Amino acid sequence: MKTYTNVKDLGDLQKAVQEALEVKKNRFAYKHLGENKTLLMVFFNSSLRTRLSTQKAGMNLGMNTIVLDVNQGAWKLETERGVIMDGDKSEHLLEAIPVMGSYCDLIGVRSFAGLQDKTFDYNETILNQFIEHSGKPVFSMEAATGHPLQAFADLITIEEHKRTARPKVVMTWAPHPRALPQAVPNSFADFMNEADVDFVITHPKGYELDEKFVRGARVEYDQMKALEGADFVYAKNWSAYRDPHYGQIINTDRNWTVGQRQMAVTNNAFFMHCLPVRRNMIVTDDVIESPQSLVIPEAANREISAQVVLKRMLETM
Ligand code: AN0
Ligand code: CP
Repeated sequence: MKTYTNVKDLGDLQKAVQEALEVKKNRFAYKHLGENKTLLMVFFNSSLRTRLSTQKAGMNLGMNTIVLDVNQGAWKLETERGVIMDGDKSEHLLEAIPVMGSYCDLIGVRSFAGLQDKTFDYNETILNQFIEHSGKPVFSMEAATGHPLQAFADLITIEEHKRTARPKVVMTWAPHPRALPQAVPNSFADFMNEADVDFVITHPKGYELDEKFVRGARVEYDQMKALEGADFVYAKNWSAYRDPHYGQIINTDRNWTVGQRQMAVTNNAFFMHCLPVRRNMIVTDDVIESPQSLVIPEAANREISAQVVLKRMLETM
């Protein structure tokens, strides 16, 4: 595997899940693969889970890890070509990337959507510059339009907990005080569309996601109707994708917060969220603390999804 930016990079998804379950049973069985190999993780944005789980996955594989927080201690980086650099940015990404590439064997990149320029974000301008100029295999640790390590961990979690062969999985928008990217819901939709599940998306009007990820999945604007009989409820906030409101908050309706009222119409559904989550905005305390909440095992599976991706990259080096 040379890049990991979306579900397609995993090939046969069922096989990838099986591999993940194998890795989970014996996570130190592949320690030889990473010997004398260096993983570089570059963060343009904050992280708790991605940082820890990916580093742990690398350690399970015997790798050494270097972490760079671009906004804390590194030079400020210009990302657009052609700019006269007379401002506060001391270095251009086009030099920084090959330099970073020279110190490692694999690069993970976290670079959220800026939510200002839809074309810049949806062209994955920063991630693609890493792919083009680093000379090393690159994987997304949440880039502008996707978070495939999260969605892979989500799928593993669903596989482990499903009670029927083809569970109903409902992704619901929920309110949030800050504008968030569409990366997590995009990737979750992308994965669910490839998985053997009955997938439904629910959100207020105006929150339609890019059709490239929705791929004709059922969209139901009535949240309660969408949730009827659900086996898994996947909550997430995102900002508007469609013009002219790209990157904006256009609804703050707390009736969409996932609480007992919503969970009551489901098939005793499991609750999922990628974390970090704002309680009583996205989900009520009682739902996230209930026995049906999978948020902790879901986060734990981030180590496994990262390990499968790193393992496959090491295997093809
Ligand atoms: C980020 C997002 O919604 O993309 C990261 C989630 C993994 N969340 C926040 O910034 C709160
Ligand atoms: N879910 C997730 O990616 O969490 P972090 O932003 O803490 O890495």
